[in-house]
Amino acid sequence: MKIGNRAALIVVDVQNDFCPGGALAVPEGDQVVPVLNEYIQTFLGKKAPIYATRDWHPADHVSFREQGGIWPPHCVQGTKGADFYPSLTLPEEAVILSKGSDPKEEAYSGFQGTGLGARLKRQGIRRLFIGGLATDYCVKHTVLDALGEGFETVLLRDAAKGVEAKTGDTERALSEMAEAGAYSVIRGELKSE
Ligand code: VGL
Ligand code: ZN
Repeated sequence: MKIGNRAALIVVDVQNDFCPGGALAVPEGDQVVPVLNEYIQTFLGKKAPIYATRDWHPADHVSFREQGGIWPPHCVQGTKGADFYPSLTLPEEAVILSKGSDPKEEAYSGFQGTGLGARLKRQGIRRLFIGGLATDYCVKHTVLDALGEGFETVLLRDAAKGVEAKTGDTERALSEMAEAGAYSVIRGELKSE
């Protein structure tokens, strides 16, 4: 598959809390980082826009167990856990999108409350390449919303890992995305030109 001229890269939630040692660690979550860094260089080389989403919760977010949610507190605004993983090399031109800031609303998708869809359409973007954490939550929801917004959507399969709260969640997420019409590639299958 070609990257094409109307493509953007979306890096989902590569934050300390989703990496080993973090509050809601994705097993081997840090392993996506060097792979994403390669994709970032490739997209930079093509002058394609790069977006990075971050989970950005208030301390009393509805998804936290104390509030009746299913997750331990994670990615609380302004904390170290909410920082991007240090070795992720986001360029200066990357646009950062914060989501999940409303205490009362869960926001797994990078499109939710961020204006991302309208922004991409204004830029003439047609095709999205999406990787990051976690395959079975925020990556999946971002991919499904991207398809719903009418973008040609490609999962960067070697740059995504699942949290696997229930065994099989990651596999199921991959099937769901494929059934909804998402493509899936690894580095060697992607051509810059
Ligand atoms: C995520 C669980 C809770 C994610 C965010 O980024 O996939 N998962 N909040
Ligand atoms: Zn969250």
